[in-house]
Amino acid sequence: MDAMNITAPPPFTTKTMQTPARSLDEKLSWTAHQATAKPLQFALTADELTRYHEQGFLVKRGLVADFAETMQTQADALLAMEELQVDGNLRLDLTRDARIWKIDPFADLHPFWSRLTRDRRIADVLATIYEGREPRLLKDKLIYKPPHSQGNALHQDYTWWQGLPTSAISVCIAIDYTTIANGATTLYPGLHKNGLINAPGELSFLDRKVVDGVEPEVVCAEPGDVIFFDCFTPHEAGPNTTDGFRRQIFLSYNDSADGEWHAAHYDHFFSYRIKGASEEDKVKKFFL
Ligand SMILES: O=C(O)CCC(=O)C(=O)O
Repeated sequence: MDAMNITAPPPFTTKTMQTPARSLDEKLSWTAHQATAKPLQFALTADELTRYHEQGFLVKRGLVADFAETMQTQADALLAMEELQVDGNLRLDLTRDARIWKIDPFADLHPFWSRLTRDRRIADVLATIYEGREPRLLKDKLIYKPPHSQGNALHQDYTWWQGLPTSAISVCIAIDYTTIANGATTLYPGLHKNGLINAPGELSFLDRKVVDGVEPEVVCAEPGDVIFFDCFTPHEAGPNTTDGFRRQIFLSYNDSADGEWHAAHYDHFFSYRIKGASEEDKVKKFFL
């Protein structure tokens, strides 16, 4: 075959995707390296991208539905890992009656999860939002929300990520069916455009007044459905009032143009998790 006749796929360009830039400066100051320029296989459509920017979130139904069964089996396997369930392990968040509520981080505990964090269907959606640049994993957690356990009050993720890149986006993957009764994730559209709502440095949940008059989207998800949401999008999730689990994965990423933050985030996260503990208790905490 004549090599001259092989036409390379067109490189991803912001022009063909009609991607709105977050700011003119940012767009002009970033230069793609040719070696990483490749077409995105699973890019958002221009409509989806506009919706993401308008709402501050986007629901992609069934994006990783083919992994639903494996995610369920692997989540069960993590819960059964005895070596994790040691008093003082900073990965674990427990309910008041000492059941695992969340494992944070979790993706390094099995190659299946590590691989999921690099799935092109997820990465390409993020790269569309990042104008062709790759995402970098910033945080990874698996919320089990076991039967009759608490939810999350209204907040913006960035409240607890101040100092990290504002390009951060969370990717919520449903492992189980989520319903109002088991505490489905609920997001408030449009408010991400206000940036950080609390005063800088204030680490608290949001006053409900900020969502007055805003119609929430309660995402009742099926296993494998995925929600992408901005780090400034106010969201919450009710308690699980049912007898079953409501398991969801939350993978957070930043624009690779902003660098690598996973280790820095966890150094900070673990330090504030032990902040109030006595010296005696601090020495019992570890990361396994
Ligand atoms: O579990 C949910 O649906 C929401 C979790 C959440 O808001 C968080 O972990 O920041």
